Amino acid sequence: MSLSNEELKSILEHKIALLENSHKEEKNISIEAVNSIIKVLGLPNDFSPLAHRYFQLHTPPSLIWLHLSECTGCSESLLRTSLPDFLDLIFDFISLEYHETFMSASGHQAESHLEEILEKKDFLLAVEGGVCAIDPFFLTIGAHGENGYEILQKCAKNAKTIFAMGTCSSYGGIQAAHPNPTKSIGISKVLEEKVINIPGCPPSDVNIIATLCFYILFEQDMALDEQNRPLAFYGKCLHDLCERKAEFEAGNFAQSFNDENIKQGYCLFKVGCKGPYAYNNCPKVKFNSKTSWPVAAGHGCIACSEENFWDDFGFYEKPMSNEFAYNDFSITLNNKVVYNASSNDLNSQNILLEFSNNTSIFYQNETKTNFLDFSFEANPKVFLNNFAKTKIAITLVQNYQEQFKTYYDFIQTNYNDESKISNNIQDLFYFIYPFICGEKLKYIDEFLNLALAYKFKHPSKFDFKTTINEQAKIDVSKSLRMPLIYILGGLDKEAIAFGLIFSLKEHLKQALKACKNKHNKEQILIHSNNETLLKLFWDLTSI
Ligand code: FSX
Ligand code: SF4
Ligand code: F3S
Repeated sequence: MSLSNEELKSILEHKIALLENSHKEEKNISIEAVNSIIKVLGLPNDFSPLAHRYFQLHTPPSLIWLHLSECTGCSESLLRTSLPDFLDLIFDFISLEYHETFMSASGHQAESHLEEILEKKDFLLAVEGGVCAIDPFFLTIGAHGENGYEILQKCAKNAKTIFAMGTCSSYGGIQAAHPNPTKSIGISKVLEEKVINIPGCPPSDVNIIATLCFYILFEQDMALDEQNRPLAFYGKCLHDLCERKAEFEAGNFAQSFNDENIKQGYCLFKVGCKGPYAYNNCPKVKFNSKTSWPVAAGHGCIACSEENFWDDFGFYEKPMSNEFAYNDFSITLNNKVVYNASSNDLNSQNILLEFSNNTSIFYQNETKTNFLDFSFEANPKVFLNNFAKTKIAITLVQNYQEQFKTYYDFIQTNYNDESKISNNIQDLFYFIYPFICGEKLKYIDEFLNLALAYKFKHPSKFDFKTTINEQAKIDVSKSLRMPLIYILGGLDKEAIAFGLIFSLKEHLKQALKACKNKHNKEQILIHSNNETLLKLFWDLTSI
């Protein structure tokens, strides 16, 4: 469990008080470096003087850094730190006792030093690289012919904390790409001890150092996500932090790597940027002493900190569209007999997700009440004409009009000017279809089959907003621009349909959970007059 800032502060104050009494010699520590570490950790500014004092007084803890299956990029990244400077880091903040590459010239002396440190059982362990656990001989290291798996086990046994530095160590890495001939895997798969994952191929020096510093300062766990990644670094979608995001919103996409507009800041989505699917803080912390990061340098993000990025995101330089799929993650529909409930089944123990006419979540107390507010402008022409108000929105519509002229003209000539406010999720499919196909949707299954045909597992999300009060309100209206952005960005209609279904499910899940908890219900039922829809959303009944 992660501690509150107040608790962390009192731990630090207590540790400083003990050190102040021990009359230790003070080290010269850069306050800028400490400020930068505190900032990236997301801690308030008043931690800086405390952390600075602590680093002045503390005895740097020993760090062992192992190399398993990898390219040494993580160490290269670390070497380029400037705040703190690398030498200050390895002498004043930590004590780097063993690092296979940096110490290679020391040969057997480095190896015997490693043994000494291991015996003291008082060290942090950073591991760079994946491990070959099934056929360990694929990674045989050093004059004694030890294999990586044995070295890892030997070191992990007595480490105080274990860090998987980089994507290889966290998830297997590039060498684990299909068909993974060496059967490389992330170290947490073979260790019983807890492992903190710092993925990235490589991770930034900032994320590596800030993680180490957090554990040195507090000797506590950071707040981690379900993949044991620190939330402070991996909690936000990279795309939302990107300096090119406004251009994405305006549909200003670089068309190729020769496109001069890349220099003007155009978005790189159409040339393969996977930023919308990556969770990392690269735009904030950057690389090479904060000089740049991939997207600033003109190449899209390849989602290098995500599990299986090497196999799961298609080509690096194309958006994830079926045309470029070499994996097939298509959704398999639940083909078991599913129970199509009706209003008659509603009772005091259950709630009913109703898909026909008005999409509703009904619950029964004294009366039958609808928990869901879901309404939007369902006339594509009215939406288009009302939407183009801000500079970004005007540019988006202009881009759409220019690049998808026949689709744009189809909408302008085939819809009237009357607003149609709908509460029906199915109307969303009728709304979106002409934007991505340039014709009217004839029947619901045509849209659902597009989503089912998509061959990647990572959704291109719609940024709906769900707020929970007396009712749950799923606000889709601000997200109705997404089909225009995505189609301009080179996503195919299958990807867009899949993204829509995925996002709807995510938000319905939040609403259903809230209704179930607020009204103390046990079970979720579902009704639809369309069987495919029923099966697609069936898993919501098991929340
Ligand atoms: Fe390389 Fe590190 Fe990638 Fe892996 O970085 S940059 S292959 S994450 O283990 O050296
Ligand atoms: Fe930035 Fe890539 Fe998102 Fe475009 S798609 S805004 S380049 S992260
Ligand atoms: Fe990796 Fe993307 Fe950052 S490729 S380094 S997660 S910008």
